[in-house]
Amino acid sequence: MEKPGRYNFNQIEKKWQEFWDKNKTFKAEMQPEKPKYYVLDMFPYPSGQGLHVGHPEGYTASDIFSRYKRMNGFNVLHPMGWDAFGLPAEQYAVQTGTHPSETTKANVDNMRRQIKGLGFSYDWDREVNTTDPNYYKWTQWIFLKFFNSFFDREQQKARPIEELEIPDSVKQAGKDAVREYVDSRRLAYEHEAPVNWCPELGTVLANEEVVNGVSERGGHPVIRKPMRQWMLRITEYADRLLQGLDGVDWSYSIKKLQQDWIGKSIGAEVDFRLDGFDDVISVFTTRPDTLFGATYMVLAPEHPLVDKITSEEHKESVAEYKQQAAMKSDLDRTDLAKEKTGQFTGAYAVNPVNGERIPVWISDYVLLSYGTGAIMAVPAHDSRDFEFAKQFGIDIIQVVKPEDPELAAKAQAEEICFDGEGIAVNSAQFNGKKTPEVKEEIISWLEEQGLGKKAVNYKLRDWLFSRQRYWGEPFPILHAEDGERIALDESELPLMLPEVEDYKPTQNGAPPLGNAKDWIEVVLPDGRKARRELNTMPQWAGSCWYYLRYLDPQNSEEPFSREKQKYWLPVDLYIGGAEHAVLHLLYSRFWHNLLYDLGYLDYPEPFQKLVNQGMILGEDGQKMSKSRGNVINPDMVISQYGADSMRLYEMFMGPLEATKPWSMSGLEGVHRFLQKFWRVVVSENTGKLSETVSDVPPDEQTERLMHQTIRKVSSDIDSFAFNTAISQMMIFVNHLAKLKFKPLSAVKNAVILLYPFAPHIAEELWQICGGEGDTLAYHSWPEYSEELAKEKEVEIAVQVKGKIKDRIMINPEAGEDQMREAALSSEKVSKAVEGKQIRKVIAVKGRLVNIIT
Ligand code: ANZ
Repeated sequence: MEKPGRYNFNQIEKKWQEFWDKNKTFKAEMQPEKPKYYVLDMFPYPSGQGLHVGHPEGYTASDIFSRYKRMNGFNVLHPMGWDAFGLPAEQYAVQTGTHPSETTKANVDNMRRQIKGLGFSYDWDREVNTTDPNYYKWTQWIFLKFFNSFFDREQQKARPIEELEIPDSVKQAGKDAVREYVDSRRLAYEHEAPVNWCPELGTVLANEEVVNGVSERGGHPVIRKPMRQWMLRITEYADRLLQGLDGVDWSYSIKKLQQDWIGKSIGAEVDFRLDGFDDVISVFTTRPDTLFGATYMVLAPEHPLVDKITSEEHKESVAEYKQQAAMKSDLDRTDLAKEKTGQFTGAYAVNPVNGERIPVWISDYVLLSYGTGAIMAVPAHDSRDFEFAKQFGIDIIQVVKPEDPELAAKAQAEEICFDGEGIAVNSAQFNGKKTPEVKEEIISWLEEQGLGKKAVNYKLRDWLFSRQRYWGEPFPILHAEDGERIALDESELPLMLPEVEDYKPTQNGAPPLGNAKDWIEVVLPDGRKARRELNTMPQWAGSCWYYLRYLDPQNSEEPFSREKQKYWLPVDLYIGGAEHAVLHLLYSRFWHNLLYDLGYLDYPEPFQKLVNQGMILGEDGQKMSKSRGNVINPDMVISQYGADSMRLYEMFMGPLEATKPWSMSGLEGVHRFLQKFWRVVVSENTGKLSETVSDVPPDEQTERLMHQTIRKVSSDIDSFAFNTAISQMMIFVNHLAKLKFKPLSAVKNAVILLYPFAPHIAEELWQICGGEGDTLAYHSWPEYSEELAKEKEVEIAVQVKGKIKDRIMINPEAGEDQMREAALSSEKVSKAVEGKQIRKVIAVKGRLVNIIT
């Protein structure tokens, strides 16, 4: 027969999950008298595969922190939801005809069951789902805010489009001109441009979604194709997005990734006169100090001046080259490893600093979309130009001399291209000056001459915001027959996603919403006919603002109330995978900035502290994948070892941020620890408090270890060092296990410390200990005394003239006199100094005493 005192984790975990659910233990309401703490998890995509072991890692970390904060008197908001628009549900719909909402619902139900099975302390009344019309109504509402706003560069903020001043000349040109002018300033706008088209996925992709020329999802080829698309003007926020990073507590590497993605470059714009034409070629350069070394120029093949300046003789070859370049993506074109190609146009420009005539080429390594789409080429100091010049036999002129003589010799011999800073040479009046100084002086000179000015450029491009997909938010936009784009009124939201027969994306890029014939055609109140926008929003849309909807998920009047955002924001702690460094984290900061500008938010940045959990690999040290057969299923782990073991193990594996391999024996080790903990507290025969636990006061050693453990676990949680916190608990529990009589007060503290990590077993043990209250959720966190945590005695060495004679025990805080006295009272030491004169005693606190005779 089963012993009543067995650690029956299945039963215990079920019991406590039901208790928390029924009592809404983790329901969060505003409590102005309490400090608040908002702990956010990156919400999952409800996939058909369910949870993988990577989810519980971040979710356990955030749960530990949430529980810990509640016990420290904070009012904690800790919500969960579903990022549920996206490709897999749609692809499944194409194959089976099942509506994506059905698939999504089944997957959400399954993942909610799994997540609840891990006992996370979410306020489930705040659950959101991005595909719920009551949610996407507000995603559409925010889109309208973008559409109905412009960016005021002077004030560096977004303002309502009604406040846009329209120049008189535009007004005079008529209604269409005004409309065009306004549309060109909106933060959401339509644009016809070459886009990243992925035939396999049947949709366009944002630059951020294309990695090494293939789609980030699925690795399918991506080609360039001109299409009409919706864009969000994120470029206007480039500086704000950079500045905002200063105030947040994120890792250096994530900040750096965002900074690099935004890619701010400071330099100059310089005008080169074209020989024989009235036009000038403007270039952007980060190295105006190298102007004397510009020996040719390059225009992007699509540059508007190309056709005009190409001489008769070069027309054919230039046209052919342009055609080839049009087929390549920007990424292919900037591939550094690739051999340089180009064509001479037959035209010459004049270098403004020395009057030299230099040839004008076209080449695909210059992009139309960056800077001015043209460069001055300085082969001695830019490696792309260096390769190009070598290839086509163009002059290479040194104008910056490296300070290192070895490098200088190599650069002189044209063996290397030197792109660093140094001393100006071959640069007339600037010779002998250092690079930064030359930069400043040349810019001033150019400005005086009216030939150039200081300039800033960004790598960041506007965000391509439409997809030719079914399973996404419809755009709340109508296209009138005369070309006017009309935003729906807020009162018409949500614009529901219509039913269609066929979800399949088409090869030519016509969106599947085109199949919803009855939905597309609309007659406007003024009698004009209009068509709905057929693209849908990208999957990123819903996740841009979900942390805001959690604040007020049932609000049907507004996305969230002013009062609630003021109380709960910013998110104090955000935990999730580092793979979202540029996409989600940049996009959501952008949306947040807009809502801040328009007065809906009080804090300019959404996420104060960001922690990225590392990846969990398979037992073989490889990324978990079905094809490798190394995937660990959380359901299996929970049924065989329990949720508490799973949670504790994932935190014990190593530092949260590290990549680490799964180990079944590691999991078993942690499970044995919980078994041992259980047996310390519970009598196997009765299932009640063990006879060895009683109200005896703790002995000195136990008390000290207890205070040390409280101290270490607290500070380790504060610094997300959960693995070492667990090690310390193991030491403490091992100590308790060895005691013949275990003091109840120490046992209870051990249970409280365990609670954030393994809450089910801790609640149960607390009950068995007869602890007060019916849950530990709001029990106060134990305090420790620095005094009582101190080691009473440490061993120190006693030396005579540097040779160790004895080791003695002493209070680590003992001062010099005490140490000297203790050392001399050692028998061995007094023998060694007998009859000798003590000249000096050196005492190193807590370490050693050295007696010089
Ligand atoms: C002359 C020069 C001399 C340059 C030198 C560099 C070194 P970042 O830092 O990325 O902003 N450039 C400008 N516009 C370009 C375009 N549309 N396509 C390709 N290249 C372009 O790089 C700025 C530098 O990249 C510019 O400074 C320009 O080359 C090139 F010793 O001008 B430089």
